[in-house]
Amino acid sequence: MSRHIHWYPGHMSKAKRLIQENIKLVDLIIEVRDARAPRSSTNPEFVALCRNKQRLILLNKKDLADPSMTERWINFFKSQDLWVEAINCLDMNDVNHLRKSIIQFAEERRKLTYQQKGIYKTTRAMVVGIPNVGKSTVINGLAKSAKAKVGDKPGVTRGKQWIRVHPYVEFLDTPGLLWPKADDQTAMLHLAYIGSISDDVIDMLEVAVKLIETLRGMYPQVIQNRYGIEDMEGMDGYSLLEAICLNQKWIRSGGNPDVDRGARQLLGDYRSGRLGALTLEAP
Ligand SMILES: Nc1nc2c(ncn2[C@@H]2O[C@H](COP(=O)(O)OP(=O)(O)OP(=O)(O)O)[C@@H](O)[C@H]2O)c(=O)[nH]1
Ligand SMILES: [Mg+2]
Repeated sequence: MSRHIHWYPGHMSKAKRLIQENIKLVDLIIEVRDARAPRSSTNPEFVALCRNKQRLILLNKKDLADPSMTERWINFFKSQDLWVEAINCLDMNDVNHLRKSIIQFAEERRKLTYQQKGIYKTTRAMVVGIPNVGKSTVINGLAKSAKAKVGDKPGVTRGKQWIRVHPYVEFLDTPGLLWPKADDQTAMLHLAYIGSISDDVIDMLEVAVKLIETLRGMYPQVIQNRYGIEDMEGMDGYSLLEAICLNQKWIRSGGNPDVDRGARQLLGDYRSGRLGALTLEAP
């Protein structure tokens, strides 16, 4: 991405402080990632922040990801002895399943602390993750009501909020945290595709052109099916975007393709799953 991007705005340093200050209070860290980009949608700092704590990796938005790839990612994490679950947190069946495994964890801990110290303890879980992966939505699903603020753009959660999801399980929602150094361009692009980097700081046209190229490489039929492009031979990402615009009648006065509108539409189509359930990364 050519334009300068402020990867670490003030509210992110605040997010980091919030996580650091509360880490000692929690027994479980739930790291939410986007199932479409399980490698890019993490923050290497989480692992350092989470040391000595039980961690659950939650691959969220699995409805938007390629099921066979999600399966591969689950096996990959399990092979490293990590606790991992994949969910669509808008689906109550998935959320109830997750609820059960967290409550089971809390109950085992409760028994253990009673045996060891003669007291019953509430399990506190902190939900961390990069922006827009669905942290607040997961908590709301578990709490069975809308208690944490949600939005379809990054940076919605700002302050601190404990939410009780069970008589002895409490959750802390945290604001999305991106990493300070953005030296991995592929990862940055994947984060832009999935909407974890604010559209205000990306060049949408450039990102959409890259997305077309990525999709053409991984899922060529998608561009053909959705936008009716028959022959993509020899076309680069930008000419494909122009062809898509012409096919879809996204045209400026004068008859030229409206590539800015095309870029917005394409990114919106990918993010919402209208292009299909497409994973960007293999383990
Ligand atoms: N399709 C789908 N959409 C989801 C899922 N989970 C969350 N979303 C949507 O993703 C968007 C972001 O959700 P939030 O819960 O606000 O994400 P967040 O991680 O709390 O974001 P910040 O607080 O900004 O860091 C919302 O539009 C949700 O409806 C899911 O499992 N599937
Ligand atoms: Mg949030």
